[in-house]
Amino acid sequence: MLGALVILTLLSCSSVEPNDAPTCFDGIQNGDESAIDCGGSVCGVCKVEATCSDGVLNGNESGIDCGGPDCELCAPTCTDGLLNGDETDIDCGGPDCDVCQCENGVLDGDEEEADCGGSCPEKCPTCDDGIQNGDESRIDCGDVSICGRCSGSICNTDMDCATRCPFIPSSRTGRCE
Ligand SMILES: [Ca+2]
Ligand SMILES: [Ca+2]
Ligand SMILES: [Ca+2]
Ligand SMILES: [Ca+2]
Repeated sequence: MLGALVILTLLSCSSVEPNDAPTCFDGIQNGDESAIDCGGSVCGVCKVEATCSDGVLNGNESGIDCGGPDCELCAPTCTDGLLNGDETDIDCGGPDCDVCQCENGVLDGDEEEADCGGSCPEKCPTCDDGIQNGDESRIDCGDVSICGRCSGSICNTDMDCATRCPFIPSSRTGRCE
């Protein structure tokens, strides 16, 4: 029993370090610390001061080493949630980013028709919007299958016209009003 105690005491003595041994709070870079009182095998990981040139997104940066109040503005990207660079809308358009939803010729997102309506800047053409748009050849007429023919066009039924098709009594046809 006494022998064991002696061995224990010897062991604990041998692990006690001299007074000037490196510690993690002596204010000196010693031992295997990579900086003062941090790093190495014993002390905690060193805290790195965020800088605009450390190659890491840290501090108040919005991108790696850019953005925020301290660093230079970030270069525009197609994923930064901002309308910048040559983009025609947020993160799309221009030579670098994908085609914007409202310009891709496809009915997608909340569009009412391809590339119009919903959240697109363009309203979809209608036959009563007072604007020549869509396939209309004049204001609100002329795209025969949708709005009907414009006034003066030959017609057979009211359905042919944007307005109506008054028959000429001597003829089987009329002209749209
Ligand atoms: Ca940084
Ligand atoms: Ca962008
Ligand atoms: Ca679209
Ligand atoms: Ca129209």
